[in-house]
Amino acid sequence: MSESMTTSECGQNSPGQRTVYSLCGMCAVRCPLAVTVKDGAVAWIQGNPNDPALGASLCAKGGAGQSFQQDDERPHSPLIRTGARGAGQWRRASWDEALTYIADKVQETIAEFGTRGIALSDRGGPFTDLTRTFTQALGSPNYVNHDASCASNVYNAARSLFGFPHSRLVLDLKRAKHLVLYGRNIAESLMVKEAKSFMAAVANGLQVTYIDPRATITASKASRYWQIRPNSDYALNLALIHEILRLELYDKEFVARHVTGLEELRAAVATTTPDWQVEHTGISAEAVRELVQDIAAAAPQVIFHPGWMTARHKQSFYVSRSALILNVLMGNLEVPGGLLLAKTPEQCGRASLKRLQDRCEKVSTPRADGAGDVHPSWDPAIGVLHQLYAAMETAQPYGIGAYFIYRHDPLTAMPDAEAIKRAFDHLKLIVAIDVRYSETAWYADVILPESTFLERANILGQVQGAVPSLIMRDQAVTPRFDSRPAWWIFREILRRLGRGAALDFERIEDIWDYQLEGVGVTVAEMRSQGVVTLADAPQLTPRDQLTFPTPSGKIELTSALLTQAGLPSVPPYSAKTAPSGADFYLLFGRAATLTHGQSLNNPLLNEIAPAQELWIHPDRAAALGIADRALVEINGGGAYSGQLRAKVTPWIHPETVFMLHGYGATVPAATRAVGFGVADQRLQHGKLYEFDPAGGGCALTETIVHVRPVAAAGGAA
Ligand SMILES: Nc1nc2c(c(=O)[nH]1)N[C@H]1C(S)=C(S)[C@@H](COP(=O)(O)OP(=O)(O)OC[C@H]3O[C@@H](n4cnc5c(=O)[nH]c(N)nc54)[C@H](O)[C@@H]3O)O[C@H]1N2
Ligand SMILES: Nc1nc2c(c(=O)[nH]1)N[C@H]1C(S)=C(S)[C@@H](COP(=O)(O)OP(=O)(O)OC[C@H]3O[C@@H](n4cnc5c(=O)[nH]c(N)nc54)[C@H](O)[C@@H]3O)O[C@H]1N2
Ligand code: SF4
Ligand SMILES: [Mo]
Repeated sequence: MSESMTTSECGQNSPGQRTVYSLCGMCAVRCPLAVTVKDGAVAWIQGNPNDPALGASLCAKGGAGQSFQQDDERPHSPLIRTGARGAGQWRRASWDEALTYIADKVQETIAEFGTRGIALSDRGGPFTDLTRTFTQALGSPNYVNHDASCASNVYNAARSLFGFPHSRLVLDLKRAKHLVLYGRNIAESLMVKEAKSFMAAVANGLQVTYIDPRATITASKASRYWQIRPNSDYALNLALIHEILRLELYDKEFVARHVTGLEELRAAVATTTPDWQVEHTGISAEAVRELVQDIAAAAPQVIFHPGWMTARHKQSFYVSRSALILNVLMGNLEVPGGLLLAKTPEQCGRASLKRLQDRCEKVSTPRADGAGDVHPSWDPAIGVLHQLYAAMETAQPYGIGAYFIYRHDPLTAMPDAEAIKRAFDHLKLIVAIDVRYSETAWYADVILPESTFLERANILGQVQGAVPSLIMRDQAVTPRFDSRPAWWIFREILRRLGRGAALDFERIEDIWDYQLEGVGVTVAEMRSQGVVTLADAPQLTPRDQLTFPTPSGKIELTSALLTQAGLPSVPPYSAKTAPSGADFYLLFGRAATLTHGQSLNNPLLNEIAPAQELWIHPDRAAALGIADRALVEINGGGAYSGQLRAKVTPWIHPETVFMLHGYGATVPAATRAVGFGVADQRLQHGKLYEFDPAGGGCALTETIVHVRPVAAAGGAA
């Protein structure tokens, strides 16, 4: 991350030069940007200094934004498929032709399946009012975000406990004394603001316990590192809870006032002692007892991060849930140095952005994925993507005919591309709205090129935080190709279907004016700052006034929602078997300079992309005859396999191998990425419909792969 010039040093006032406030689009974190535009071209990109937590900092990917905008290897106009799906045969089309083609297929879908036969998935975040409005205006309940393979277990675990998702919990790292991370690789899997406050806090003495089968860069910043057995964190947490309750180290006043189900929790952890967990996690009982003493000494300035990558197996909902319970026992909610509750503008005496969704009728049809209905513990606000795919495949509970995919690449983001394609083959229409040739776009019927983030404006976004804020992405430069912004694309489709009322705005400024009605902020103010905060400083709710939107109004250790779903609130730990011989769990993660599958074709990021290596423990490597740097073959039990170099290291647990995600692209038009490395998601063979029943999240980290050395001739380093 680079600190750089202030906006005025950018030369805002020089002739031919201006600053446009935008949001980085190189990953879904969307850091605020100040873009210097000179003579109609992007001259400089940096963080927006009006966001004090970010300052001018960006990560390497953000810094490569200009290179992305300048890259020709992206769709230049709408494209309509002419050959078989995925064959890569396209004809260029005008916008009118492509949109009319789409509208006709949607009409066919409605005739056969009704409006509920239309679905849309996207990448979540602060702009989903647009995609939700589009789906709702079409009369469909089937808006789904990407979370089934990201955070849905964490999200729904928080919902089962507090009544709200984990995104309402703000980690007050700067004032915390002890942070416990379960594979949350803050230093590499970046959110720039969080990484900056983490580094500042570590420099100020924050104690960090980092738990991961693999030692990451974040582990190198920690005061304690545990190489835990993969997928076993729940056993550790049950032992921590056992010990905290046994020693009465929890915040009794907070728990008595705000929590239900303590006695049920006590019963559930009666036998999960530090000694009990040793065989499951590989962590010594003494070490667990030591951590309990450390956190008790630091409480309530202790934070247990509910994780992301811990939340990727069939019991991972309960990893997150138990980590959140540990926070509750520490009594760290609404305490400086603990978990602050994000405030709505209304809680700060202000108004929220006016919703576009309120311009169309509510849809009461049940969702195809069963979220919130057949599955009460899955929040219908985000849905569960693989169950939408199951509906495509089985036409149960009803058939799906048309699928819009916006800013989302499920063939990279979800396991087992071949299984997904089988589900897609039941569709009449697949529309991908993307800025690149993604794996999914290449398999679509129509590709609609959105203008890149530097070439377009978005609807305004509202960001939750200790202080709520509004964010703007304004257009910095003119699009280089025949692309359009999303708001225009969705409006035009709706208009062609006679459903245009909800998005009947001529210009983005008209949408902004509508959104800002009653907020007390003008478009001019948004334009002059990019980020507008809606309160001066975080206001903590007095602890005796805390209420929670659960059925009981309290934090539910025994959850009414889970009970309704027929699921336990604190189930016993299900023991994991240790893979042996040539078998390993496959773990995966990120490089600091790459975003999922979308960066490897970026001219600059491709140049600095790290080699994709297979981390493997020396004992297991020796048994298989694999030397450091030797070429190995990895296979997930399906038709797909790949070869990469071994990184033989004790910093990975013997039961697992690890590789970076985002490699192994297949789209020939992305010439820098195609064939570069191995696709972990394609090794996750047979995993599309394996998930945690409580949270809906995919069981990605239960994938078993087989590893073998490649014969010496091909394997010479
Ligand atoms: N095997 C495996 N699977 C995983 C993961 C893993 O590590 N391993 N990670 C998981 C996680 S945490 C997540 S969040 C998901 C991420 O999965 P996705 O959300 O699919 O990934 P992204 O890379 O954010 O981008 C999705 C698509 O958005 C496009 N895009 C980028 N900017 C724009 C834009 O401005 N407009 C439009 N219209 N499109 C744009 C990109 O080109 C890309 O095709 O994958 C999950 N799946
Ligand atoms: N550079 C970069 N930054 C990103 C992204 C990106 O694509 N690139 N994506 C963003 C997104 S969408 C997300 S969701 C976040 C993800 O953020 P993280 O979840 O922090 O990131 P990952 O690198 O996917 O995984 C972190 C670690 O989880 C460990 N792990 C796997 N299984 C277990 C287990 O059973 N227990 C424990 N304790 N650890 C385990 C892995 O070994 C890995 O080191 O990153 C965000 N930031
Ligand atoms: S984390 Fe990096 S790539 Fe993502 S939005 Fe921020 S600067 Fe851009
Ligand atoms: Mo994610």
